[in-house]
Amino acid sequence: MANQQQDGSLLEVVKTRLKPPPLYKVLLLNDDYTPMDFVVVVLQTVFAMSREKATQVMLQVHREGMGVCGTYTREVAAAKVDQVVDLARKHQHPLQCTMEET
Ligand code: TYC
Repeated sequence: MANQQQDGSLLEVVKTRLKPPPLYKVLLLNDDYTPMDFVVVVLQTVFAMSREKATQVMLQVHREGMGVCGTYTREVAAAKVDQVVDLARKHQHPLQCTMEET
């Protein structure tokens, strides 16, 4: 497609279709040692969940072994995983968190 400009020149209009970026689920894994209260605080702090929502997600992970904390672009998901891993290490809990493309 070409666009006539006011000065008579033609401007080529190139339509570039950008694919939406891939999204990643941040997954929290259960273990037998990390205190429930700590997991709730992590979910509130890192994923901006209310205390009620964080408690629901924590209990789901506790009962089913794994749960989704949220879905983000790759960089944001990776930063959240790092925050969870850092907090867990700082408090010497074995809490594990990972990400997976949706
Ligand atoms: N299973 C842990 C306990 O009984 C609690 C827990 C929940 C740990 C969720 C990790 O991702 C987790 N203390």
